[in-house]
Amino acid sequence: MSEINYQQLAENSQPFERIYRWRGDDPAKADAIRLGEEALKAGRVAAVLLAGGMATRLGNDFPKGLYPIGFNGESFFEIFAAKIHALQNKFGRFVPLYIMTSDATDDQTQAFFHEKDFFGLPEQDVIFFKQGVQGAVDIDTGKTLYSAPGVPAVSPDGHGGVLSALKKFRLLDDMKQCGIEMVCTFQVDNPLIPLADPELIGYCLYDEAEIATLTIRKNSPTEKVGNMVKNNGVVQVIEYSDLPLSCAQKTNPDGSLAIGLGNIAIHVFRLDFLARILANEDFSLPFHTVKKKVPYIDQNGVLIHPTQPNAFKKEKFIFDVFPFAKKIAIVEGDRRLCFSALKNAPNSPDENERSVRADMKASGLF
Ligand code: UD2
Repeated sequence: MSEINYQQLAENSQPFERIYRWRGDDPAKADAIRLGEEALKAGRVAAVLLAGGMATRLGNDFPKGLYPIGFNGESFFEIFAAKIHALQNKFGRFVPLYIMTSDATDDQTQAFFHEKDFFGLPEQDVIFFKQGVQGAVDIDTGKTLYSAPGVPAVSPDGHGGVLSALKKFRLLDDMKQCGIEMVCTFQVDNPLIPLADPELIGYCLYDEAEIATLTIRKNSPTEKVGNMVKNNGVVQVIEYSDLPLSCAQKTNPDGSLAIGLGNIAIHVFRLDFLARILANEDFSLPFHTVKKKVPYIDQNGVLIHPTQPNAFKKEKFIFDVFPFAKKIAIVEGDRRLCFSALKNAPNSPDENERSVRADMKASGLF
C-alpha cells in the first residue's frame, strides 16, 4: 500500500496563485501563442501518446486507439493523425509521434498503423516503444496469479512507466538530437485532445516552467479525474480514488469546490527536465496499488477471463513526476474544447461512445 497521506495533502492544499486560462481571456495569451508557434515552426516539439492501457473497462479485446469513435468510424489514432496533419499544414513541420504501447497493445497497434499506411504520416515520425510490466496478486488470497503454469500473469506498469521506457530506449537522446525541446504527453481516449497545442506549450515557455498541465474545473466533487493540490509550493495530483470524500466535498465561501481543478492528463514537459530527473540513477516514481481484471489460470489450469476486478497490481502514474519539477504552469481549459474521455462500454451511464460523440459535436471541432 502507498504511504502517502492523501487526507493530509488534501486538507492542507493551498490555492494556486496563477492559473493560465487556455482559450480564455488571459493577459499572457498572445505571448504564449507566439512562443508556442515559434517552437512548432522550429520543430522543437514531440508528442508522446500513452497507449499501453488494456481498456478492460470498455470490454473490447483490441487497443482503445483502434476504437471507431469518429462520426465516420475514424479511430482515435486516425483522429490524432489528422491533428498532426493540421499542425503540419499550419507550421510546416510534422510533430513526431512517439506511441507507448504494452505487451497487450503493441502488435495490434503497430499492425493497424501499417494497414492504414500510417494515416499519411511519415513512417519515420511514428515511433513505437513498449512500456514495462508488473505482476498481479489475487484480491482475496494475496497469492501470485499465473497466466500459464509457472508463468506469472503480468500487465502494464501504469502510464508512469513511460519514464523508464523513455530511458530504456534512449528516446530522449534521439529527441534531443532532432532538436526537440518540448514533449507533449496525452492519453488515447480523448478525441478532443489539443495535441501539441501552441497555446499550452507557450504557457510552459512563458512561465519558464518545467511542466505545463492543462486542467479543467471538475463538474462534481467525485468526478473521475485526478485532483490538483498544492502543499508548500509543491504541486501534486491526488487520484480520484485516493481523495477522501470529506475533502472532495469541501467548498470555498463562494460555493465552488476547494479542490476544484481536475487532471486530464494533458501535459507539456521540457525535455531538459525529463533528462535531468532520469539521469539520476535513484529516480523512480512511487507505485500505486490498483484493482484490475487480470486473466489467470485456476487450479485446474483453465484460463479465466474475469468480468470483475480480481487482482491487485502496482502501477506508476505519470503525474507523480510533478513534485520533481522546479516550476509548473497550471493551465485551466474549457472542458467543452479539450476533454471528453471514452472509458466505458456503450451500455454504461457515462463516458461512453454516445457521450463522447455528443461532446465532439458540441465542441464544434469535428
Ligand atoms: C486517468 C487519470 C485521471 C484522469 C483521467 C482522465 C491516472 C492514474 N488517472 O484515469 O487522473 O486524468 O485519466 O481521462 O492517470 N495507460 C498506459 N499504460 C498503462 C495504463 C494506462 O499507457 O499501464 C494509458 C491508457 O492507454 C490511457 C491512459 O493511460 O490512455 C489512462 O488510463 P486509464 O484509462 O486507466 O486512466 P483513468 O481513466 O483511470
